Amino acid sequence: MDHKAQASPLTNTSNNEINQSRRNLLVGSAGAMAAVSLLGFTPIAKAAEAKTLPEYTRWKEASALIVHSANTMETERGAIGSGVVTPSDRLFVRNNLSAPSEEITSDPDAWEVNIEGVQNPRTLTVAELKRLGAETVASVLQCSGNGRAFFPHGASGTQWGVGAAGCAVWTGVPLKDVVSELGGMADGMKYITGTGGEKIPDGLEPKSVMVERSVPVSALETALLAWELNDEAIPLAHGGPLRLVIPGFYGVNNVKYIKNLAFTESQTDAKIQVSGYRVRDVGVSGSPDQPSMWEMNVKSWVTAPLENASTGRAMIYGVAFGGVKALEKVEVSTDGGSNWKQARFLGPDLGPYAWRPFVLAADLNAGEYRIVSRATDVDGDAQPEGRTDNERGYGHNGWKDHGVTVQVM
Ligand SMILES: Nc1nc2c(c(=O)[nH]1)N[C@H]1C(S)=C(S)[C@@H](COP(=O)(O)O)O[C@H]1N2
Ligand SMILES: [Mo]
Repeated sequence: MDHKAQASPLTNTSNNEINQSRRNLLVGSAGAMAAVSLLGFTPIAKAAEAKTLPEYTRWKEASALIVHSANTMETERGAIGSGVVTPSDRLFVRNNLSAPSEEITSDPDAWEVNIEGVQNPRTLTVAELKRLGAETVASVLQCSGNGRAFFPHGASGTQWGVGAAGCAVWTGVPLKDVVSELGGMADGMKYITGTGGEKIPDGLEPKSVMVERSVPVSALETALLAWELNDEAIPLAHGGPLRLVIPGFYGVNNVKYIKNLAFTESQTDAKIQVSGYRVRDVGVSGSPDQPSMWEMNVKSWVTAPLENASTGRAMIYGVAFGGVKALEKVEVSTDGGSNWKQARFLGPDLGPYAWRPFVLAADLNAGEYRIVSRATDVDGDAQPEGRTDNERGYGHNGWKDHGVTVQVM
């Protein structure tokens, strides 16, 4: 049934269309995915010393997280597992500003977002968005600085290892359906600009701290305004009640607590866009002529074993993704990259923006092994061996640094 052929859902108080128009973009059923997400995880022993998580993340699995600060925590490498979906309580958190009050998630349907840069701009509640349809997409959420800790120049920012990334299942209305409901995009618009709903601390110049990001308007094809993460209402820590999801784009473009969504002729003049998240040589300041952290690159890393293994057959696990492109293959080397063997993908393919857990069985004698993985996307682009040094330590996908050294006894 084509829901667009019906009377405008915005003027229709019936909720039936949500189910009727619910089309899963990439998989048969969100419920099935919830089930598979439980596979492939070894139970984590509760940390002996209680790690204190900040209040808004208290529901998370503390032993699975490395807490860098109240606003930055990453998944332990050994807690990433080999599941196709990262459970929400293990997913990393990264806030540039303090999160809004927990109260905003108490009545998610009442949250409002302004839509601008369309023929008929207006404010929509989440309840109204839900009547416009729903799709589900599995997409890797990854901070631009994931892997920053491997840069030798000491790039400033959170020293993320591999865990500022996870594969999440998002449900929301396709942004393009919202746009057509509002009469189409205004003429000449080149960017989608999303604004986060945080309160700007007193005394600070809003543009210098606000989370407002612009991405090329071509992302309209896949963007969602999402209200569910892994089959539940999005928790505050991950941007509930409403989040802009741009599949395959770095974390920062996935604006949490979105309160304004505008189609614009130019990129926002917020600092986070103008000079932040720009790739430049070490020692150079950020500026708009440098590449912005938009589409993610192809990447993988091993998740087990990490330190020790017994002699004999070892199952080497990891995760891999192609950013905005699907993966072709993942290879694993146990000798630091001299010899490679193709690994097997594990579990269902949740689409081009999801990650793919992989496994390779290797027979290992006693000794020390340097285990590395290298992913190649469908266009034949493979992870490079080295890193591209850059001032803020963005976009590291070099396979060498991401390897692990394992003692086999
Ligand atoms: N409103 C808002 N959106 C935001 C941020 C933020 O601080 N505020 N941080 C961004 C960054 S840098 C990242 S990496 C991701 C982190 O998402 P998560 O906390 O759900 O893991 O959110 C992005 N969206
Ligand atoms: Mo980020």
